[in-house]
Amino acid sequence: MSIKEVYQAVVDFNEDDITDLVEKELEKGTDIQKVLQEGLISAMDYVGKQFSEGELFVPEMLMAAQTMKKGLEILKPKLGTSGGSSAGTIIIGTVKGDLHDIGKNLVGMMLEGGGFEIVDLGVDVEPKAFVEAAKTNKAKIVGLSALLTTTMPAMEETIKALKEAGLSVKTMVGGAPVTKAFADKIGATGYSEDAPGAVELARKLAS
Ligand code: B1M
Repeated sequence: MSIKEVYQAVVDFNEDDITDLVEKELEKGTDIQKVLQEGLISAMDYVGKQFSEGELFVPEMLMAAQTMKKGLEILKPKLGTSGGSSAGTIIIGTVKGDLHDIGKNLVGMMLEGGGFEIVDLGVDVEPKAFVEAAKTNKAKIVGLSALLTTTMPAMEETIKALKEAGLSVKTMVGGAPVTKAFADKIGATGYSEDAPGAVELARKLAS
């Protein structure tokens, strides 16, 4: 039994065994970040590369993604063990037109683990839904995720809508095609390349 089996279960879309494998890895005392990074995330990176090279197709990618999500569900309660009072509320969602949610979910889980209250609006979220949720929940931060170059403009639209609504909320953006330069260009308060970085950033923005 090793972390390699967790990795392989995602690559093989082995939804039946992933829960067991992740649980066993944690029982063995393997560090949760190691299970996350070396088991689940690296496997998804590999699947992504296979897809880019034409070795895998969308349905297979989806099955791998579902397997990864099942594994993440086991890690979720353990990522959220910081306790204490909330560091503030963060609205999080994948922007309009975009259905990718694995990275966003991961960021949400890590932020929860970092002590924030998370309101997750899901995927394909309209700018006005972010505005409403930020108002209703008196959010400190709105976090936007995008995985497609074609949905990056929806980030700018959302930030514009938040500003037009007169909200003083901070914004953070991320996702594979998003860069610091793009974040600056669209007026986001912050950018993070990955989930651990998102926690650090949120702490800075919330303080
Ligand atoms: Co899609 N897809 N996909 N896909 N998919 C990509 C993104 C792609 C790069 C694959 C490729 O061509 N190599 C490509 C985008 C090309 C581009 O625009 N540049 C692509 C495409 C083209 C598409 C479709 C158009 C395919 C089609 O139908 N022809 C379609 C679009 C559907 C839509 O959204 N409207 C599509 C569909 C799908 C599936 C549904 C099959 C599935 C998504 C399942 C799901 O999410 N529930 C899927 C998947 C799984 C992928 C890949 C393989 C993996 C994405 C992923 O989950 N990565 C992806 C290729 C790749 O990235 N290697 C690909 C793992 C995840 C942990 O990483 O999301 O990057 P990531 O998140 C990271 C960071 O980016 C960051 O932290 C996370 C953790 O460290 N981060 C943030 C993310 N959000 C953040 C927010 C923050 C801060 C950091 O602050 C708020």
